[in-house]
Amino acid sequence: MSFVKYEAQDLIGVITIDREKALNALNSQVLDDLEGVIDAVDYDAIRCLIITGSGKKSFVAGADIAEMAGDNKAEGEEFAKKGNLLFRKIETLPIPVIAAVNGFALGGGCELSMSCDIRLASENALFGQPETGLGITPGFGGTQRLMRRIPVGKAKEMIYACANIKAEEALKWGLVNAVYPADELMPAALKLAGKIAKNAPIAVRNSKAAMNEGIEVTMDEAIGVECKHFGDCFETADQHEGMAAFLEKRKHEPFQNK
Ligand code: DAK
Repeated sequence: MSFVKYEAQDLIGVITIDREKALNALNSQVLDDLEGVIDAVDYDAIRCLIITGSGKKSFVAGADIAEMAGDNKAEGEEFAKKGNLLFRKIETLPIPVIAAVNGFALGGGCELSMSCDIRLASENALFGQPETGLGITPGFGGTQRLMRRIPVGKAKEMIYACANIKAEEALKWGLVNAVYPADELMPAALKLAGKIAKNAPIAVRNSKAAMNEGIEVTMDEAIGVECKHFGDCFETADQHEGMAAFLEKRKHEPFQNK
């Protein structure tokens, strides 16, 4: 039995963490199942992924506390490495990933959402890094990504004080792009994914790579990063078609990912 479901809807892949009884908490098996699903996606055919949680209450309520409670130092490091490598893989996938945050996004859940490109939230979403209250630091990238997503002082407040924030506050700080009533979250995520899927896939992929790579380096280096990804697009059929259609005042043919 897998704790992660996958469904392809045309050009969009929907991944659901499905361990509702434990509020979709991430134990080793969930991480393995998630990695299996991520590895099996056909990245030539699928143009955007959505990650969400099963049920109405929780996206992911964190790493599994029961499983890690008895870990020693080496096991703790091993678990952190497993999650970190997977979340980095998600962050650097060749297609955009939208987190549809449908409830609790605590600890590893907040961290999973932050490894996605875009976060949309339901009104009942709650974001936080409660780890210091459990005697640990965030271990799946929270100490690093939170302060890259929101102001450093707010990130430090959330981590030091275990100060969870509701969806509306997450919107105010820019942690999420939009907040929806629960029933409207997945339709909104699918609509946004559909808009992304219509655009030239190589241009979207190169834009993602340029932004992800550029944000970590100096502006001088970042400009070089952009130039390379920009230039690469000129070898694609989609660039030829996209620009020809504009110049000929017609609608472009569907992009071919070539
Ligand atoms: N782990 C395991 N089980 C969990 C869980 C979690 N994170 N969250 C919830 N559950 C389970 C509960 O134990 C309960 O199970 P049963 O008792 O029914 O068997 C079931 O889900 C329903 O939860 P509640 O009964 O508690 O539901 P409530 O609505 O009353 O409360 C809650 C919902 C989300 C407020 C509450 O469950 C809660 O506080 N959960 C823990 C949230 C949390 O602290 N999350 C952060 C986990 S720590 C690292 C690697 C990774 C990490 C850190 C370091 N290294 C190795 C260095 C990451 C750490 C975390 O994510």
